[in-house]
Amino acid sequence: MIKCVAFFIIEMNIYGKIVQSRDKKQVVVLIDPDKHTLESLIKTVGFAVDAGVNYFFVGGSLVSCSISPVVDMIKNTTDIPVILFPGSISQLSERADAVLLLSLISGRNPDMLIGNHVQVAPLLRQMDIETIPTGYMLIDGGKRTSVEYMSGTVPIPHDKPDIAVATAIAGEMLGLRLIYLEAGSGAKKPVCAEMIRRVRKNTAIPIIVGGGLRTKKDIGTAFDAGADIVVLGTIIEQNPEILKDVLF
Ligand code: 1GP
Repeated sequence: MIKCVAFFIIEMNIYGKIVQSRDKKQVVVLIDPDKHTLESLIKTVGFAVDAGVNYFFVGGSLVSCSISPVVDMIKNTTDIPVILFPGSISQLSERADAVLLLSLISGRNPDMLIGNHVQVAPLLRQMDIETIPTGYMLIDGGKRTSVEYMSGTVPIPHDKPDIAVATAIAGEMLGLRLIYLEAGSGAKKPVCAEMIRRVRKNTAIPIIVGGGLRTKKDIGTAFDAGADIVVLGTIIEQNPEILKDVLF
């Protein structure tokens, strides 16, 4: 009898890649379309590709233009996956590889917890895009940030890791698949090591850390404390060439 063996190549989705790379230090460059000209976008993407970053996030608290051309430009330039990081339900693009379905679990704004999701769910299903349910936690970063203002939520105090831990555990129990500890874009101080460490110790899902990471030391501290992914926005907008210094 001749045995037929069928080989299937199953492409791993983005969440699978994140989980599989948990022992590596994964770096995201955040592209806020409103903060770029075409020239600066081309430059930033070029430096990010050269530096070997793992993902691009595209989105922002307030984006006044369409994000699709930005996603298209990145997709036409590189194979590095593009993940949407939407500050509002209008920030969607079919060409992105995945979308963070953000639930702002540190806040008590029902739109950010479920209302926006209901509005956008049928469209996401139609777009057939990978959705990654993400517990988004805003942590006080020493100044009022756009995300705090736009979301109408109060951040978790910087020095209250117990609250962060309880919130992250609740998110994990609800079935969320990532925790994003966010000090807010341009934060004066990033999420502290103690908070990252405690969340890491008490949850099993991957942790993203962003907001106010400016130096190689800040990035190293976040990784050493247990971050799986760090997000860099402002420092790259100010000087994309810095990528080679902060990552190597
Ligand atoms: C914001 O975490 C990101 O959502 C990036 O923050 O702009 O401070 O790097 P920065």
